[in-house]
Amino acid sequence: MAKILITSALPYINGVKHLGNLAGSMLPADVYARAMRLMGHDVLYICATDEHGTPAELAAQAAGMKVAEYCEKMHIAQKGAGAQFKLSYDYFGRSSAPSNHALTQHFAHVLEENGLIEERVSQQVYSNADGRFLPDRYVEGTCPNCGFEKARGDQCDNCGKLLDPVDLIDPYSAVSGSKDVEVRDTNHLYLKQSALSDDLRKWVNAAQGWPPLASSIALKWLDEGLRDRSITRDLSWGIPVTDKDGSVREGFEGKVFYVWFDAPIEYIAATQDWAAETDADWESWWLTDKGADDVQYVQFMGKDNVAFHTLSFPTTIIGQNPKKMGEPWKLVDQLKAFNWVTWYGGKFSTSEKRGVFMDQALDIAPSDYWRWHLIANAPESSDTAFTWEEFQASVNSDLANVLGNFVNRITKYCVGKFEGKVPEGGEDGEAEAWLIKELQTRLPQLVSHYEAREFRKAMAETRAIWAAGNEYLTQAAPWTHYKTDVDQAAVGVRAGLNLVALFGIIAQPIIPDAAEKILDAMNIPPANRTWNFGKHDDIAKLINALPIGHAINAPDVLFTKIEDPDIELWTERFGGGQ
Ligand code: B3M
Ligand code: ZN
Repeated sequence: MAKILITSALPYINGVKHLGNLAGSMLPADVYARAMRLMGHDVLYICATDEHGTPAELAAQAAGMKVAEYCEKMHIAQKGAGAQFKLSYDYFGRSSAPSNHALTQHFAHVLEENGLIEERVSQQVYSNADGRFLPDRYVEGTCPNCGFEKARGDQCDNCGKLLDPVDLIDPYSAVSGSKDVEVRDTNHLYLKQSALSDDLRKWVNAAQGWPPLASSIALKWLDEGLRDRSITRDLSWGIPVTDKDGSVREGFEGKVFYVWFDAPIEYIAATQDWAAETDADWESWWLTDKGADDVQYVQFMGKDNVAFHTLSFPTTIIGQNPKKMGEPWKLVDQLKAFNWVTWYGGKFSTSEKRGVFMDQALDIAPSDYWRWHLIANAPESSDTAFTWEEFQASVNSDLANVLGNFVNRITKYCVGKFEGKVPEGGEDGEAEAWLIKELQTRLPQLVSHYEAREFRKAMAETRAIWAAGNEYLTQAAPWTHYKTDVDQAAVGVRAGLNLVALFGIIAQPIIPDAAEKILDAMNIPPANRTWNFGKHDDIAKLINALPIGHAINAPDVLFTKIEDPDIELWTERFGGGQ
């Protein structure tokens, strides 16, 4: 049994997330967490809302609410959407929590003591009309790269280039629209990432099992030469920059830490909050001298978050203990990065409300349908295009035809002909030998795909196992034998029922609701729902695992098919298709 710490990138607070966000971080993390728990590992899955930064302030302003109230409301909404999608967080925290304030400030103090934070003068856009500096998205203007007139201070949405607000042409305030702006000097803290370039490169090069996407992004930045990053902003909402006695640092009134400095620290702070609420110990998950040496730490995220997780956050962590005499915090072991799910040729977009959002998705189909489709088509090696037709095909063929029909056919038949009890009689023959061989090859492969976090492969294997069940029933054909040889029919029904239980067991990480319905109908006690498939010989016993006479029920229809008119309706409601 291993200790596995799992985090998924923290969903930003400015709205319920779209299916692209879900597919690239929270959902695969959840599927992995569930699979590892079933295999008997000690799993801790942590997530939180990412609540600081200019988008939070601007979204609150647009909603006509105070930032703190807005964040509270959106945290509750996102927590609810996660629960409805059956995301099995052990804890879902908030980056605005007191624990994160304290830990962020502590990390900054230690970094400064270790010479890795430096105060520097920098130029910022100041608005005379608003009487304030305009960081990041608070200033808009013309992109110096492509000429787009509504580029934001931190990034141009048209050409994608990362910008510095002072580079914008004809800048204006996003708060008031005023063009009465100027560039002023102001002090900020800089994280000296460049000083740790060599350590970071060594660490990235030594990493094993990361997808090429993750290491290549990190190495690209290192090859270009790591630049020191400003980690404070002229904002009031966020974590104040303090001295060790807790008072605001001189000259940093009206400034807070940059959102990307404090957000990853929330992985740890949320673990502290989890521990406080559950009377558990957080240090054994995060401090290597307190047991975290044995922890396997796995992060899940979209590719746009990789640089922050492979360079700046590791700088914060390594920088706590550069001489190996300080606090030994844990670095990530496995970083699983994803490409995008695209929406009809473009991107899903929260600010432009393009695509389907988590709350809307559940209005039109149960969470299992989405979970299966999104994870079976996870954007692992390239971007994946979402289309309604493929969503329909996943649900109708994989879930309804392959899994649902199998379960309904054999359980109903057992109820009709064998009093709903696992029948005795007959002996396993050729068809059963074929089935056992299939399972002996496929189940170990399934486990290793999960262990390698290869989601598409794990889903393809799951589907293949379900399909083997149908193939088996065609070969065994208990309904044909029943007329002449009830014992022979009993063999097929018995193996079939055992397969139903097995199919439910392997479905649990992906489609937890349907899996539960199947396993409840099969009267499988919770203790027997775990994954201990064991070795070849044990797998051979799987098709005779249920005791003779064990009572089962036929579950209600598990999956309703998606019809063409549904697709037309949704296309109209959400766009797409043209
Ligand atoms: N909030 C993801 C995003 O909004 C960002 C992740 C933070 S992980 C520490 O793009
Ligand atoms: Zn541009």
